[in-house]
Formats: sequence, C-alpha cells, structure tokens
Amino acid sequence: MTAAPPAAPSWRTARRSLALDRARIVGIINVTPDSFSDAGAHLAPRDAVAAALAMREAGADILDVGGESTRPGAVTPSVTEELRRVIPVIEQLAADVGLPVSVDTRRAEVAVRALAAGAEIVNDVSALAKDPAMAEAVASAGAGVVLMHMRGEPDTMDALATYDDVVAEVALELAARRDRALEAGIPAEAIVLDPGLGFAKHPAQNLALLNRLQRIVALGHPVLVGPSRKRFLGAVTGRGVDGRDAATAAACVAARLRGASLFRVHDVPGAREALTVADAILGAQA
Ligand code: HH2
Repeated sequence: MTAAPPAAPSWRTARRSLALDRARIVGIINVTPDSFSDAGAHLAPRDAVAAALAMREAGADILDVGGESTRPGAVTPSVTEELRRVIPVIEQLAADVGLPVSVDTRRAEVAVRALAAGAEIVNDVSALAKDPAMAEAVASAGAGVVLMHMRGEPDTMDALATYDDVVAEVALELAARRDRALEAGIPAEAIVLDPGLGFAKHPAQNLALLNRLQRIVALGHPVLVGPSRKRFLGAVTGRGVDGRDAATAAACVAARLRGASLFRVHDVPGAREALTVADAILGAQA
C-alpha cells in the first residue's frame, strides 16, 4: 500500500477543479426502468433535463447519470442499451444545465462515450474492478473518479457482507483500489472514495461506517456518501422507500460532521438545507 496523499481541498475532473470548501451535492439522475427509488422517472432526455434544472435550482453541484440499476435482481442492460439510455441525456445535461456531469457506470466503453459527450467524472461502483479497461479510460481522459467499495456483484453482495470489523476492512479494501488507480496513472487529486453504503453491507454495518467515517476520510481523499433512501434507513425509521428523505438528510449531516465532502441524493432540496445547517455549525467560531 502506498502512503496516503494529503486530503485534497478540491477535486480534479476532466473539465475543472471543484472546490470542496463546503458540502457538495450530487443529484441522482437514474435513466433506468428499474432503479429501486426513481425507476422510469427520467428516461427521456427532456425529463432528465427538467429534473436536473430543478436540482440545480435547489443547490445541486454535480449530476450523476446512471443507466444500470445496481440493486439486487436488476437486469443488466446490454452495452448498446446502456449507451442508448445515458448518452443523449449526458449530451443535453452538459449543454443545457452547466453543472459537472458524472456517469455512473462499470463499463469502460460507456465511460469513454460519456466523457466524449460532456461528462467529466466516472462514478464506478466496482472501483475500476469490473472492467479491465476502465482505469485507462479514466486516466487518459483526465476524468475525476469515484471509487466505491463493494464486494461481489449486486446479486451476490448481500452474502458477502461478512466482516470482523467493517470499517477497518472497508478502509483497507478501498485503499487497495485507490492504489490500483494510482498505479494506472490516475492522479491522487482526481480520486474520491466512497464506503458504498448498502453494497455488501447489512443495516448495522452501514450505520457503523457512518459513525466511524473518519477512518475512510483518513485515507486522504475526499469522501462521497450515498445513503439516499436506502434500506438501512428504512430499518432505523420503519419507513418505506418514498418516506426516507428526512432520514437521508440526517445521514448526510452525520457524515458531514465526520468529514464527508460529497453527498449523492435523490432529494436535493432536503439535503441542501440540512447540509447548509451542518456547514454553518462547522464554520461557527463565536
Ligand atoms: N448507490 C447507488 C448507485 N450508485 N454510486 C456511489 N458512488 N455511491 C452509492 O452509494 C451509490 C452509487 C444505488 O442507488 P440508486 O442509484 O438510487 O439505485 P439503483 O442502483 O437501483 O439505480
């Protein structure tokens, strides 16, 4: 394992350096017929643009476009189908909305085409492990990258949620993925790490990761969390998927107080308000 670089105050993407001096919100634009929360909501590019404009208005900083649901049981689309879903949406978002666009994909071919269409960040839930060509695709485009922790595949991950110390093991496994990215020529300033809430983790393990998130922050990269509407929040609150936005905002605040910088959410207004309060508290000196 190579030594961790110092924490980056900003995130280098293919098109800019994004300051991380305040909580940054990543609005979720799922262009999928089967996502667990917003399935089918943004399938047409014009619907995606309308949703993105509303997110921008509400304080989103980045738009994350995904064409493959990673929930257990979801059908993996063909590459052609994934491209058909995401590329027209990314083209329009990059042209019309003016926020940095991220592509949520595990496929290098989709990443390359998305970056050419105007995306500047690759959000890979396999942390470059699924497609051997992905690291090179990210490196050669100078893209920002989110390396998310998971084990196995969406269909096998629940059975792999066995840890002696979930926080230590996630940190170790993420550091190994980070090291592979550095070896592939991706600069440290382009790398964001994500503990992968809900991916190969039982509810209590997600809560432990949030409670001890400083261990992930200590790896020396900005940290993104994606608690939005996930099952572990239902386990705590008893609420169904559509009633978890307040719980999501609470999880974002907890993560912010422990050093997370980026927050991937469906409900941008709720997260923005909660994180504005968190940042005001963090900045208060009197
Ligand atoms: N969670 C999901 C998808 N992509 N990317 C990162 N970096 N972190 C996450 O926690 C994360 C992610 C799952 O949520 P969603 O996109 O709403 O659902 P689905 O995979 O069913 O489309």
